[in-house]
Amino acid sequence: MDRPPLSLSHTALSYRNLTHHQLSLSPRSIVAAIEAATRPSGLPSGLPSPSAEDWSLRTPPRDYKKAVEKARRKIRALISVKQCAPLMLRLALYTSYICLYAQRVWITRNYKGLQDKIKLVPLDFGNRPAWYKEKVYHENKVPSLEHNNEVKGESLDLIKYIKSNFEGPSLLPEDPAKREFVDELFAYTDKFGSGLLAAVKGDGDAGTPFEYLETALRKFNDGPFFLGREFSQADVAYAPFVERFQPLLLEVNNYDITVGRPNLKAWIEALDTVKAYKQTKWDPEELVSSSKKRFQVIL
Ligand SMILES: N[C@@H](CCC(=O)N[C@@H](CS)C(=O)NCC(=O)O)C(=O)O
Repeated sequence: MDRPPLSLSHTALSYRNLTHHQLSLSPRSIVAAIEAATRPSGLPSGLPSPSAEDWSLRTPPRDYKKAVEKARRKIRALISVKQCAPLMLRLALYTSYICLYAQRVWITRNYKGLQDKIKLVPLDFGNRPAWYKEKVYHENKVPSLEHNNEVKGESLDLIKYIKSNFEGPSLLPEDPAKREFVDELFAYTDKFGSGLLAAVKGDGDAGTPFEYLETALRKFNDGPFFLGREFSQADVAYAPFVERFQPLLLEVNNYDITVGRPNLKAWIEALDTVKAYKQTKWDPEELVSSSKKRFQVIL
């Protein structure tokens, strides 16, 4: 039976840490998780995702407790009658839709088809709730992923973690030369980001980071992505940066990053054919206005 691995000890079925649990799991999501684990594959879930209100409940109402009790009985019955494997319910990606680092992990989760398994818990970035720092991720940053009773952060690590710990299409080919190249590209991301930030603030030249991408995109030239035909972790790492800085540089510096860079232009166009990425994209105008505030760009 292809059930996910499971631990009952750390689910919403325990009241020991109820505040935290109720923030991350609504009764409805528990039932949805049970259904997902027992539903024959291919059938859609009849239940919607938990609403924003579900996440923000702080006091357990009586019907919440009742629903949890019911879910508990249902899980016990399913485990004994159907002999299904225990079900891991604590699987959440804490995110902020505007955050480019979180977007990397969101794309990875979509690409691997884990939408039903890894639930998004969106946080208001400017107003993160106290429980997030206290109970979930002490670094108080997004993204973070809660899985198997542990919370992990750092977007590039999370891309690798999801790749290694979940099913779904791989974002990393076996070819050692390609793997080495992905490592190289990962290692450059910080320098790339700081170079772009300096450029929008007028302290640097945006050409250098984008020349790096243009050259990198030439290495495997049987397709538009960094590794050629296949979309990979390397594309995931850079796409959210370029999505933000392309319109920002155009508006703030009047600088078109695609001029004289045909590979970069083709890459940006190709990204739009990747559904897992497209689902995470923002309206460019909104991105420019929020990035200007965030990066404190003064025109
Ligand atoms: N290196 C981290 C960076 C994460 C990060 O800086 N996230 C921002 C939001 S885009 C954040 O949570 N900042 C909160 C803070 O620094 O207090 C990663 O790659 O995940």
